[in-house]
Amino acid sequence: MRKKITLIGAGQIGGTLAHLIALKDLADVVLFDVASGIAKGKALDIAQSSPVNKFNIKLSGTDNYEDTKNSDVIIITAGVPRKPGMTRDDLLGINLKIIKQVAEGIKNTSPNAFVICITNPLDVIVMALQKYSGFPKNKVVGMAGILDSSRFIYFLSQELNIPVQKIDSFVLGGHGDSMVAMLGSTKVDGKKITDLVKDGKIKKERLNEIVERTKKGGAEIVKHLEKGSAFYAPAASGVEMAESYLKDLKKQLPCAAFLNGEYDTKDLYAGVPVIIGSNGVEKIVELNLSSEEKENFKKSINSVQELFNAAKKIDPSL
Ligand code: A3D
Repeated sequence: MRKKITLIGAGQIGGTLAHLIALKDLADVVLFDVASGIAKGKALDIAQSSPVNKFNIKLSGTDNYEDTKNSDVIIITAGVPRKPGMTRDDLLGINLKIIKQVAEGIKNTSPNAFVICITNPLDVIVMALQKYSGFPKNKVVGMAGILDSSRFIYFLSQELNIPVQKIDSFVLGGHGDSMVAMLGSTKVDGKKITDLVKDGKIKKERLNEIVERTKKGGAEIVKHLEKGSAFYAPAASGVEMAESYLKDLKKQLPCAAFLNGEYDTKDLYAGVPVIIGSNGVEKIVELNLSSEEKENFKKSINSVQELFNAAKKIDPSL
């Protein structure tokens, strides 16, 4: 039987997700949005490209949770995107309310779904979603690390003139300005980036600039677009997670996952490498971090915890 993916939020990322899923023939798609016209219009528009692109999935748009029932995967982008000058954290109050509504909507209709959250501020919203919905922690995961790592790899490839396929790296921690590029796990054409620095192939200062640009990668796009935030690369990253789950690919992907002691962190969602297969988050992969990486990771965790404490002040039921 064909699989079913529901996209909650049919905005910039939701629409792009639907298009990518269609092009991959991955699953039937239900686009859900409180603005039902947007969901219906985008579903119909993409469906009308099926004769050209030769895909065979069904697409529909709705504002009724009944139509999303028994979804295999749910990807959530419902919320308000950042505006210029707004931090991810400013979004907290607005998006917490939205995510509570979404949790209520999906918990009875698709209790077995694998749920991927993209709404910002990511780590706190995914944690709130898990709590509001009561879904198992291995079935609720946040998308951020794939995007942040992808941005870092792209910038490195431009700088070093090396194809992106030859670069491996992880950006972990919280999805905010404190995210941590794991230089110890970054390899360019099989060589450690730290060795390339030693060999003078890239200056330490230049590498630091690239790390900083990655941290502010979302804001750079917000500034260019003036209206809305990044959506092509975030959607591509979300689809990679959904595909690994649906096809049991057991890919190792950096995602916001619930930590229960791993990376010296307890009771908090944060970006770490995980294995995603048909059981959801099947494993949290613990990398060997340098003492500097450990320290930066801890700082990043602290800022996620602070923001979660702020969320608890807004909604003490969390
Ligand atoms: P946008 O194009 O505004 O789409 C959001 C959609 O959500 C709109 O169509 C709204 O109508 C809809 N919506 C609002 N409230 C509800 C609700 N209660 N139920 C259902 N739908 C609702 O935004 P976007 O697609 O550009 O971004 C979506 C979210 O992703 C924002 O929170 C962004 O900040 C976030 N985002 C996260 C990343 C990460 O890497 C984590 C990257 C880029 C954007």
